[in-house]
Amino acid sequence: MKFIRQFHIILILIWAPTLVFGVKESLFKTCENSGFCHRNKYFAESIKNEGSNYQSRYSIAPESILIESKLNTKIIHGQIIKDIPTLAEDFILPFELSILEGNNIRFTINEEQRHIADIKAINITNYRYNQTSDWAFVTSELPYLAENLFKVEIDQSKSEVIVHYGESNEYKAILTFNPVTLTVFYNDIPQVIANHQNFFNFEHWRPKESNYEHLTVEETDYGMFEDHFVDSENDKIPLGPESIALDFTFKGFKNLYGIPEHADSLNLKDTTDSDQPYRLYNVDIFEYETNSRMAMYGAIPLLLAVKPEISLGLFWINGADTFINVDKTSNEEDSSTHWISENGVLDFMIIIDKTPANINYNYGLITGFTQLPPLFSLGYHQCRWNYNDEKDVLDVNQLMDKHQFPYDTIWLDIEYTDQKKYFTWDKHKFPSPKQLLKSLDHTGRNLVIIIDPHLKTNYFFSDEVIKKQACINDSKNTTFYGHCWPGESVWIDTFNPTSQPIWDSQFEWNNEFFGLDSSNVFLWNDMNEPSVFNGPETSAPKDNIHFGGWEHRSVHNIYGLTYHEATYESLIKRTKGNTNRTRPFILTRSYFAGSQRTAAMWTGDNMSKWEYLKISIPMVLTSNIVNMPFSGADVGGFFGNPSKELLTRWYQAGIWYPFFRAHAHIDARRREPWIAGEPYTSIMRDAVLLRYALLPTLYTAFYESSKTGIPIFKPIFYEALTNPKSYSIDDEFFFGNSGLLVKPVTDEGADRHEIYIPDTEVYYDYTNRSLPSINVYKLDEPGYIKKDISLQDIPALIKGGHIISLKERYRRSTRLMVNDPYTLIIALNNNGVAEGQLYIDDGESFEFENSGELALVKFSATESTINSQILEINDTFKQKISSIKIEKIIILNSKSNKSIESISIKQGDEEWQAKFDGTVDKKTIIHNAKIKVSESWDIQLIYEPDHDEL
Ligand code: NBV
Repeated sequence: MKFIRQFHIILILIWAPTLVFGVKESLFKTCENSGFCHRNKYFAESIKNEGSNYQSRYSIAPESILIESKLNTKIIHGQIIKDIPTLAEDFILPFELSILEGNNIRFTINEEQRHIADIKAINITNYRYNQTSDWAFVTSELPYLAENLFKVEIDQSKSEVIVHYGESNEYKAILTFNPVTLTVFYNDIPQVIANHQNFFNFEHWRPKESNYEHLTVEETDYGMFEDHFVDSENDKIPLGPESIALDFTFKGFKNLYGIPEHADSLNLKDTTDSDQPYRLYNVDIFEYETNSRMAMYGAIPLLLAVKPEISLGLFWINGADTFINVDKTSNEEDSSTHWISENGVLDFMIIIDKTPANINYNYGLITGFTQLPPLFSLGYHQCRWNYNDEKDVLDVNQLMDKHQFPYDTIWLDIEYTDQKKYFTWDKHKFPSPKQLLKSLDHTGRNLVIIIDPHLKTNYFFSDEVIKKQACINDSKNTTFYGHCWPGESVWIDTFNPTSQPIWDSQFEWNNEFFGLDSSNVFLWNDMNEPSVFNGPETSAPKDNIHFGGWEHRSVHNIYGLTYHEATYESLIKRTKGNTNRTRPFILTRSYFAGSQRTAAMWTGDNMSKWEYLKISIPMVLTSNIVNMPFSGADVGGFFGNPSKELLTRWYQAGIWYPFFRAHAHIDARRREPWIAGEPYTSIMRDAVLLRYALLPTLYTAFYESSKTGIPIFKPIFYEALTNPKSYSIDDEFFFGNSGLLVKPVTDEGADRHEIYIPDTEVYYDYTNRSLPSINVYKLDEPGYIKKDISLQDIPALIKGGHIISLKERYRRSTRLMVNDPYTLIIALNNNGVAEGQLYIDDGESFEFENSGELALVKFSATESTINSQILEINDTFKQKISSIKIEKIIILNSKSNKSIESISIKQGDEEWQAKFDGTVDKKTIIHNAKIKVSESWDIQLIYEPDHDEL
């Protein structure tokens, strides 16, 4: 009954969006009414009340410690004993301490196998879910740190284990036995202490009947065997209480980041006085609110703590419902967090290094780096729910050209299908998809189509999935039926290996649906939290059962990843048969740690309001700092109708999102960028043209991120670690390593704009590509610069010391830009030097990986020389790009008062004099330079003598 009520509410909300504002909070659990969170909060309160008298019930049995030599490494095993005074028997929690590559220390605590007599009857496995890392980590073979890089000592008194590790033993971890704590040191200074506050809690299995004997005075039994939340009362919680919790104190850290997805600030907020801890539980949150810690579509349980000289990452390797309390106020120096998960093993990794960028790298060694996306996917994406039919799609395609908007991809939302049966086309509206794709291909355009995981019942595909038992099951272990867009639906269980070949079959070249004979079709995976309209919290019941007998509660946050990974696998297989094998592109709404390897994400259903434009910046920044850089927000806002000004400002901000897509709800008025009319259309066009001009820089940023994990939408503090103010700046960002510093305008009617410059380097104004005439900024100390702005302004600066690559010709799409010449902007810094990198490959295939078909070019400049060094290229690729030139070079030199007299260029055996514009306002432009990008070159700049020298 409750489900039906909820379903009605949702339908009303969907079909009458103008009547409703804001999220329906009562649909979602809070910590208070979530059994496991409530209990751990209570537990923590009891311990706090006991103060220093509290004697933990957990301790490590010294005799259990065993050091195993394995695969050229060492693993420390032992047992934590949980002592319950009312019971004769202790509970044993085996643990493992290991060091992984990147000096990442991992601690895992499990529970001895549970002997549950009637486990067969409830169809679920009798041990805790311990496979989260199999999904999150990049390989199944764990990259352990080599044995010679660490040393383990057991203290004489047998009260602690000490591990020294790292190249020069700069790391040390001390595991104390009673109380159980783990402290990790860097250069002998403690950085983090796990269980400093004694909130460690591991709810062991017990029969319901004897629960009272198992309870200690610090505990409450709230929701141990029944769910009190109105929409999940049916959850039988067959395994009873299973939660795990632990606190971490970060020594000397006040700035904490990460743990998306939340519509909130970049720097995490203190949650001690609020009833809203950060929650990680992937849900389809309708009309989410800004400045909120409520759960959203995706979850990455990675937290970063940053201070000037040291950064720290805490990766909580768990995919169950999780709440995180952040405490920044109760201690002057330190901050702490309390992590509470509903079930699974307790598994975490601590990463410590000098900078946040190093944390991204070390974490990336374990979970993988972002895929290098096909170049087209960095272009502009034109989407709405829905483009109605083939004619509509082709009209939009043509109008984009008419209005001279470059774009790469048009999207089809759920209405392209026959009654929302995925893997079918609505034959009336889309009678010839093959032809449609060809027409798009003609101008270098692509199509993205949506495929969701809910499958309408009673059609060929769901029939097959049901027949092959590849669906998510209900608590009785029979096919789970629920409601979603198509009405009654089943959900593919992508934890089940049987699902993959079934999924693959729909993507084959000769398949009726997908056999489009075309490589310009890509995928959008939506609703994969999974969204279940009549399910508790709009998702699947937690006692549903997945392959392997795992309850949904154990794997909830991982499901979205398994789903988009299955799609990726299918696309890879599909393209293998084709010689023009293209890199897949998939957009996913739900994600987990590791999703960066195969998908891009967006921030879901935002609204056409200024506050959503504003919040999109910290949201995309957060996604970037947890190694999920390929991210963006719906430009224009999903729900509602943006004013022309808001839409324009959103385009101007959106061009900087690593993923740049305009999207709108089905009830929203059409808002393709030419509809607003002048001056808006021209201003939006200028913005999109700037995105396209900067694609070489963006693609290079993706290349760098795919190797190192460095954010593409990069917080200011990454480049200003010694500046305390930079830690809270979340309305501006650096664009990769390019030195471009951008602060989009996110206020209505703004005519004045302040940009924070975090250091004393020289910055050149790049607003609207207007290279400096007068605006060169060099502050004596970090601070704000103020500018008058008009609607057409896209405020941006270039930090001195960088060399940026562009392609400036207008083309209809990225594919048509391939052979275009480059422009370089050289922005010399306070010391008169600059550097930059350019990455090039074919932008679509895997040849960069398979046969090294790529070019990596390094540019360096001083006041009198510029040179390019080819760091990597092979002969085939050199040949392929031999006709591509560097055409224009813009030199910005804030220091020199001298004019340039002559410029000579040398490449190979040839040497020639460059044509250039005389230096005006510290800027010199070389035209028609005719330099091949594929080979090294040198430039000499000869200055006119100073007047004083004459
Ligand atoms: O498929 C329809 C929409 C889609 O346009 C949107 O981007 C997704 O976030 N989808 C959600 C389902 C319904 C939203 C009310």
